[in-house]
Amino acid sequence: MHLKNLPAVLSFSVISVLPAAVYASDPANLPVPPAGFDARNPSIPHGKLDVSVSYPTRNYGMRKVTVYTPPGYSTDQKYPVVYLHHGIGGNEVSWIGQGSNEGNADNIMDYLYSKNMAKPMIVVMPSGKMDGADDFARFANFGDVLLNDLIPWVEKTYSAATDADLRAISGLSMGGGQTFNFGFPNTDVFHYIGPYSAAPNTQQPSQTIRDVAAVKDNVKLIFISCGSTDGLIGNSKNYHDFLDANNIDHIYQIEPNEGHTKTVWNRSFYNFAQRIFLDDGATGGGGGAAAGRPAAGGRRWSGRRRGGRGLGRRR
Ligand code: FER
Repeated sequence: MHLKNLPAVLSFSVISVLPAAVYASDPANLPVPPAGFDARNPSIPHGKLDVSVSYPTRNYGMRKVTVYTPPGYSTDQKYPVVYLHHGIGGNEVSWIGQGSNEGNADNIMDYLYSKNMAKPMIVVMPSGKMDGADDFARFANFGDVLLNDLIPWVEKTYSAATDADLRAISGLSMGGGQTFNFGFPNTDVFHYIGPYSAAPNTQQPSQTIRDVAAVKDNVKLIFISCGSTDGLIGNSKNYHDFLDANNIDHIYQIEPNEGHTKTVWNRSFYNFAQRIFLDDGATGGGGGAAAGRPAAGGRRWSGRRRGGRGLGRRR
């Protein structure tokens, strides 16, 4: 923009009213969630946790997964599913505040439902580390298990929708790397992709995004987050830059003054979970007009977006 050609007063007013979204490299600056959003609250309904249940794999024997079903879960309807991955020292209970204790997905979903802020969904938290020569291989080897063992088992065992519009992939650190690595090459399987604090197992965007048009056409939300002081932020920034360069809508949420922490992961899941599965009318219940809105008083995200499709039904 050639501001020198504008009268000073006009250029000032133009700049001051432009939404932040026009600046491609701005982080989204989503507000901090309300106090208690990730804590167990005895006075609200709770979803049900099936903790550390086993499912069969073709190559790794029986493996463990924790599954959260929402309050009011009923086999009369099919639910969207988010596959939520742990970090390097984690397992299938890390996202429910046990073991390596990396997040509180169950409490966050309970909170969101208590505020009518999320679609009813199933949260699947697998142990995402298989056998392998090193951690990169162990986490990489889960990709085939996810696609060919876990997803079919979930869809057989729970009242789960089977449409990619109703499947999301997310995770933290090594699980954030998995989210990039398994999500982008499989946009026919996952239409929502949410990596947090992605680790060095993250493949290059040029490796995972072979078909920019397919990503634009298929993926309804890309939500990348990281703490501003996290030494691994380059993995996230690298994708943010690639997505910008290719005009692919996404939210880039940097948590100020946060490192590689559970604070980032809980805030990220809170922000991601309320923005997925919004533009499908088939799941019934919950959601409604309030679905997906940021917390009361917070402003809507200002992440990069184009008009038209791309980020759920909010415009
Ligand atoms: C590394 C730094 C961080 C690395 C993995 C991580 C394998 C993963 C961290 C986590 O999952 O929390 O160099 O290499």
